Parts: sequence; structure tokens; C-alpha cells
Amino acid sequence: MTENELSETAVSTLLNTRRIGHPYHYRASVPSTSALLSQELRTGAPPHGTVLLTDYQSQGRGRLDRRWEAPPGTSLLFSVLLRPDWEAERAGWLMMLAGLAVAEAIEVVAAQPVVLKWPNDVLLRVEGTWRKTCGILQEGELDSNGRLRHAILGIGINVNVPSAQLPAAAMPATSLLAATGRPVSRRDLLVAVLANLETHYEAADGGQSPRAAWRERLITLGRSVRVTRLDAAAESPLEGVAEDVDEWGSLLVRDAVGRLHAVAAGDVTLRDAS
Ligand code: BT5
Repeated sequence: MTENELSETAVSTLLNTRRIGHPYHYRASVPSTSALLSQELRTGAPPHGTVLLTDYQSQGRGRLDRRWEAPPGTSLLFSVLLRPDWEAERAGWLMMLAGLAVAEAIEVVAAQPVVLKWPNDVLLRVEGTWRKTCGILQEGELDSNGRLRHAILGIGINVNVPSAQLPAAAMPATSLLAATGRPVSRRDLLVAVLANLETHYEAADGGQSPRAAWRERLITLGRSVRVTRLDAAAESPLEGVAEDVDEWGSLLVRDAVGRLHAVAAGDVTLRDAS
């Protein structure tokens, strides 16, 4: 068995979680782990904690209609099904939990300092600039009482992607291999992410807010930003200073005339990414 083996037997024996990763499903190739998991929700009843991981996605999804690109066998590409019985606004916590789980796992397994860029980018510092090494896609559905019926967290981490195969993107991309100069065990990283996710999820499920820990890692705060809002139609980009985040993860941006805007969903460009 190689170190990078991500098969069901290889991973299941190492998982030290109670619910996240039980069951754990491995597929060599799928269009998108998040699309497949949401399809399984329509045809069956996968339990809370179900994880679906693949070595290659032919139609990996980002937010909106964007793509997530990863060469076969180089990355961690997986989706986690959660069934929190939470009121809708608490859905913002799930994005925080996922970001924290990945950041803390990378710090332990690859010994790299990690920051988060609002709302969902996990960044590593390479040659003096922060670059994206992981993206997180959160999707969910509410029930008729406005509570979260389920949520799917799709996580893509560039682990052993050689520099030359990193995608060209608006936010420069990197991988753990590119940042550290050595390959990192995808299996160790996966096991650590899932363990962290369980710890953070259980704390949040018990009512403990992840906001403070998440806020502390946000490189976005205190900086001049340009925000393209995804939660408000046809507005020109908002420019200002990212002052804070609220309890549910909205970014609070102060514009030039002193007005404070709460942005629930958007893309942020940092004026200075160093
Ligand atoms: C995200 O969207 O960052 C969420 C990505 C989630 C991917 C995972 S993989 C497992 C699961 N199954 C799926 O189908 N998806 C999830 P967003 O913030 O919209 O960023 C997308 C943008 O990042 C793209 O438009 C590219 O510019 C850039 N990009 C694409 N692939 C990348 C990569 N490997 N590394 C860094 N940036 C990338």
C-alpha cells in the first residue's frame, strides 16, 4: 500500500472519527463529488458524515458556474454530507468549520502557516504572496420550517500538484508540494481534516460559535478590498475596508463615505496580497 492510497480500506482503518467519514466512499473518477453526493440524496438516504472522495473530477465545481481543476491523483477532492438540525442562518458556521479544519490540518501535516481569505479560500504563503491551495464549496437545502435539512461541503486541496500543472487563476494558485518542496501524504492530510471537522462540528452543534477562531485567521480583515457581491444583483463592485465579520460570516465593509455594508456572499480582491 502506498502512502497516497485513498481507497476505502486504506482510509477507513485510520479514521479516528465517530461520524464524519462513516461511511467513506472512494471512486477513482467522477464528474464532481458534490454533484454525486447531492444526486445520492435524491435517490437514497446517505447518513450524516458520509464522505465521498475521488482521484479525478471531470467537472469539478467552484462557486457559481466556475470550475475546479486538478490533475488526476494529485489532490484531495471530496465532499462531506452534514445533517445539522440548525436554523438557516447558522449555515454560515459550516463554511467557517471547513476552513478551520483544513487550515489546522495543513499546519500540522505540512508545517506551513495558513490563512483564510473570506469567505472560502485557504491560502499559503509562497515567495512573499498568499496563494490559494484549497477551495471550499458549500451547498445546502432548507426544510419547510426554514431549518437546514442538509449541507454538502465540497473541499478541494492542491496537495501534490506540480507547479507547472497549477491552474492559471485570478487568485494565484499553489499546492503543498509547491509551497514545501516535498510531497505530502494525502491520506494523513485527509484523516487530519476529517478529525478536525468532526471536532469543530460537534462544538458548533453544541452551540459554540467558530467565529472567533475563524476571524483570527482571516487575512481579509483590516485591508482595502474590492468586493463583487454575489448576494445582490447588478451592483458595481464595492470598494472599502473590510472591518469585520458578523456572527454568521458576512463580511462588513466600510466604503469611502463611511457606510457599512454586510456582504453575505461575494468575491474579494485584496488590494495588496503580500
Ligand atoms: C471554490 O470556488 O474555491 C470551491 C472549490 C471547491 C472544489 C471542491 S473539489 C471537491 C468538491 N466537488 C466539486 O465539484 N467541487 C468541490 P471559487 O471560489 O468559485 O473558486 C473557483 C476558481 O478558483 C476558479 O474560477 C479558478 O479561477 C480557481 N481554481 C480552479 N481550480 C483551482 C485550483 N486547483 N487551485 C486554485 N484555484 C483554482
